[in-house]
Amino acid sequence: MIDLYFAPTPNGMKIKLFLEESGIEYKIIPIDLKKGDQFKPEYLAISPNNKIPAIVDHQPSGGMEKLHVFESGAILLYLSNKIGRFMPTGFREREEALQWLFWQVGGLGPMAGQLFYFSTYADQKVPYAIDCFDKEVTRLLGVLDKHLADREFISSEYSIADMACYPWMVSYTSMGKSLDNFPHLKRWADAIGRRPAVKRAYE
Ligand SMILES: N[C@@H](CCC(=O)N[C@@H](CS)C(=O)NCC(=O)O)C(=O)O
Repeated sequence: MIDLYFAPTPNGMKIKLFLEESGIEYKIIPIDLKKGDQFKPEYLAISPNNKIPAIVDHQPSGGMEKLHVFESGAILLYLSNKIGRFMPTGFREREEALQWLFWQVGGLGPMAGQLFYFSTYADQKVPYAIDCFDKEVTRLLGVLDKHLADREFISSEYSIADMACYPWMVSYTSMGKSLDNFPHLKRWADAIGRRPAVKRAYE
């Protein structure tokens, strides 16, 4: 059983996608970010950086005591290693999936998060900030679009790299933006959106 400390944001959705795809039994523990649940000492004991997502695995392999994991990329890797799925096994293919996983957590996620914050959440609209993050997100989407031009998935099969990136497409379009200028990205995102587990995760 996995406890998922969750809010319905792209970072939270990555892990929900994985859990729905894998069939691992899990329980959602909602974290209300607006109320500040993420700063409560009992949550900080699990996720010291006061952000979602985090998980607690009550049955880690090897009969260890329950284990806490924070940071969405680390959680995806942990869960993938735990069940031996959603990561290509070939050396090059695995490296490819890892590169794009790190590209997402280090690039697309923070930049799209800032774009979402400045264009949607922030009380004060700062055109310079919106423009700056918009340009960088557009550049990053172009990079992934180009990569997807000759392949179905980010690596050789559907993997945690796809699961890490997909929720940011949902977030991007929820801002009223279109993927029409990124045809390969759009084809890939549409295909992932049709997966039954993805539909369940977003229900
Ligand atoms: N690098 C982190 C980012 C997580 C993150 O930014 N979480 C946001 C929601 S998407 C959050 O919990 N924000 C609450 C806060 O900053 O207080 C990850 O990939 O897990």
